[in-house]
Amino acid sequence: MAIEKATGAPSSGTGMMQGVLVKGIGSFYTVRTEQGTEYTVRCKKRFRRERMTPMTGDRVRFAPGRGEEHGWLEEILPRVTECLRPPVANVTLLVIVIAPVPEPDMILTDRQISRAISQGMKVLIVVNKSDLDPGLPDKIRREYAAASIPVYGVSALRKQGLQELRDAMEAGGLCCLTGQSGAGKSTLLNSLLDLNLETGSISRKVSRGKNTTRHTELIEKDGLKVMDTAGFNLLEAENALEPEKLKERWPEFAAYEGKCRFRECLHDREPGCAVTEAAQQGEISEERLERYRQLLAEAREVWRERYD
Ligand SMILES: Nc1nc2c(ncn2[C@@H]2O[C@H](COP(=O)(O)OP(=O)(O)O)[C@@H](O)[C@H]2O)c(=O)[nH]1
Ligand SMILES: [Mg+2]
Ligand SMILES: [Zn+2]
Repeated sequence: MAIEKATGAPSSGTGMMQGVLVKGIGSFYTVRTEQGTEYTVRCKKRFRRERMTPMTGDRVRFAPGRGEEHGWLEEILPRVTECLRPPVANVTLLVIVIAPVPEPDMILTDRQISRAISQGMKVLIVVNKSDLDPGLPDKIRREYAAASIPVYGVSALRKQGLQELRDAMEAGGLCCLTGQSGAGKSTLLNSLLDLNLETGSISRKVSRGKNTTRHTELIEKDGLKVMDTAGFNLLEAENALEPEKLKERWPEFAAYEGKCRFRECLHDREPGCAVTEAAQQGEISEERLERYRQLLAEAREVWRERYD
């Protein structure tokens, strides 16, 4: 703390405030206090190097600047959850948006679910654009029923099915919207919160020749706390995941743990596997099990490369 004083920033105690980081652009961050007042703060390079990079959603302590001057970020409080892709902190409910178009990448969806569960987040799936394929929500619901992951069929464009989703999001705390580009995340937020975020078809026109870099922003409105994130279509493999631990992230396997012939069964293709049996009986989804096996094969590959 003595060093902090020498560099001109206030130390602990007097003048220090607390808030949530709602946006970061370059080295400038916007912090919002509980009263709803926003402050612009910066973060010293040394801070980033020695401690950690601030993320949207972080609860922080900061020294506000005087008048128009920016203040300084002083401390990041311990994170409840942490997600690197998208980089957000303290999310308690991950809202995964899929749609009939672009064609859903369910491996990507299960990767995200797996990571969210490992962080202790709750998860729900929104099947948007149900106006284009009214049968899709039920199909997805069947796949995720045994895992107890709720599925909401909505049409953001026609404002259908939104009330139930809104209730779940309000109960879920700090929500993060994620999913493939074009699935309708921004349209959904516009409909839920009566906002005017740029959506796919419009931004293409508006953004020609402009900087289209998107930043994650935490929006608080009408009782909802939501982060809209830039969409992405790829999520690389985790490199610190023990293959044996992956099965703990498939909630529907829990009921069958300890019932396989082999105690160490990974529910891959071992004989006498109770999970394989459950899928054949239709108690759990074969598609989900198949995707688990693909991700297990990938995790083994990454683990081998790392430790051989
Ligand atoms: N038919 C239909 N189109 C939608 C719906 N929601 C969004 N879209 C369209 O899908 C495109 C991508 O939406 P956008 O919100 O930008 O997706 P994002 O990349 O996930 O934020 C836009 O052209 C939207 O108008 C919906 O419920 N039904
Ligand atoms: Mg968007
Ligand atoms: Zn098994």
